[in-house]
Amino acid sequence: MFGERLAAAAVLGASVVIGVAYFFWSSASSSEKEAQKQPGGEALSAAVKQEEASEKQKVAAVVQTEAANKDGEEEEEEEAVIQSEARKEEKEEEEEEEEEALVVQNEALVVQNEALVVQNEALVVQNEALVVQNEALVVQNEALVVQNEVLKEEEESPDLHPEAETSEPRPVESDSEGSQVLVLGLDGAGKTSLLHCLSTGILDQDMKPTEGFNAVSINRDGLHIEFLEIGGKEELRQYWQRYLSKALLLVFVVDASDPQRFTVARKHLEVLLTSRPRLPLMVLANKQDIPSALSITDVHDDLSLSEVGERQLFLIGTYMKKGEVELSSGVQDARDLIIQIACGSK
Ligand SMILES: Nc1nc2c(ncn2[C@@H]2O[C@H](COP(=O)(O)OP(=O)(O)OP(=O)(O)O)[C@@H](O)[C@H]2O)c(=O)[nH]1
Ligand SMILES: [Mg+2]
Repeated sequence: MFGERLAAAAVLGASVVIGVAYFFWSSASSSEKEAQKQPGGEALSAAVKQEEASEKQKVAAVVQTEAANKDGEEEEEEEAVIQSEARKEEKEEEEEEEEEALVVQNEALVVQNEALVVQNEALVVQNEALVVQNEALVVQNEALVVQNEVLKEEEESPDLHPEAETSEPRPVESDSEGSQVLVLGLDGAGKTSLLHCLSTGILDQDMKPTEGFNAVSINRDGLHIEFLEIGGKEELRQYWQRYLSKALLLVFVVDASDPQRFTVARKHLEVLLTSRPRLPLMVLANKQDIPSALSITDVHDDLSLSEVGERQLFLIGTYMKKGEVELSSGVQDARDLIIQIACGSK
């Protein structure tokens, strides 16, 4: 009984020792020695040892836990740093890739822009070509309109002869019934300019080539005179003869400053005169304002005007200049003569 009490006391003592050992477990060995010194010390010593071992284990567990915690924190920190760096690298890579993509996109846009500029230039050229083509079509259309009018007139007029289109026209039987002043001559001779001067008294603009007809009426001193110009371009000359039958006078205009074309002009004139043997003829040696222009004597010779047969012939040197307020004396003479001839025919 005493032994048990002693053992209980020993246990109690040991508990105290263990409590101390919790904080100062390193001094356990001395407690052990002390326990061994007491009676029943071996059992006490075993219990103490067991308790100490248990405490050691606990402490070791605590230490281990703390170490584990510490290791875990460090690992987490390291992991966080690694992850942060990885994210940073990833972000940098992404930014670089984005930058490269933008550069590529930009270059593509530059190329696309250049292509559009080229395309635009091509469209401008194409457009210009279409404008030119359109103008050509307009001219072609006008020529067709003229041709159409000629054909219509031919159908309506019984005195027009289809044979007149051949190179050897048949002379017209009568030449006394005309009412028009027919104005002919090679292109650029000055026919339209003359008619403009006669109708307005002034040449205030450059004339465009006549693509077909140019009909002008002049009323003067109660007299109504109709002028008809037919364009002098090569393709229009075939129509000249068709209007001879209606003419009371043929005004044939030549560019006196361009004698190289006299041969052609003379051939056409000869054909015309053959068709109307007594039709009055007025030849205007135009562009006398140009220093190199031939005189009327030279024009007379070059056009073989001595061979025009028995008809009234007038040869006048003329010129028309843009902006001059008065008609040149030659044009005035021509105008007065035309009025006289027109009066005489009434
Ligand atoms: N220097 C000068 N130029 C003239 C004269 N008469 C006409 N011209 C010019 O010559 C060019 C042709 O004149 P137009 O009157 O159109 O000639 P056209 O005979 O009617 O020609 P087509 O209609 O093509 O048959 C125009 O530029 C006129 O300004 C002139 O007396 N002197
Ligand atoms: Mg003309």
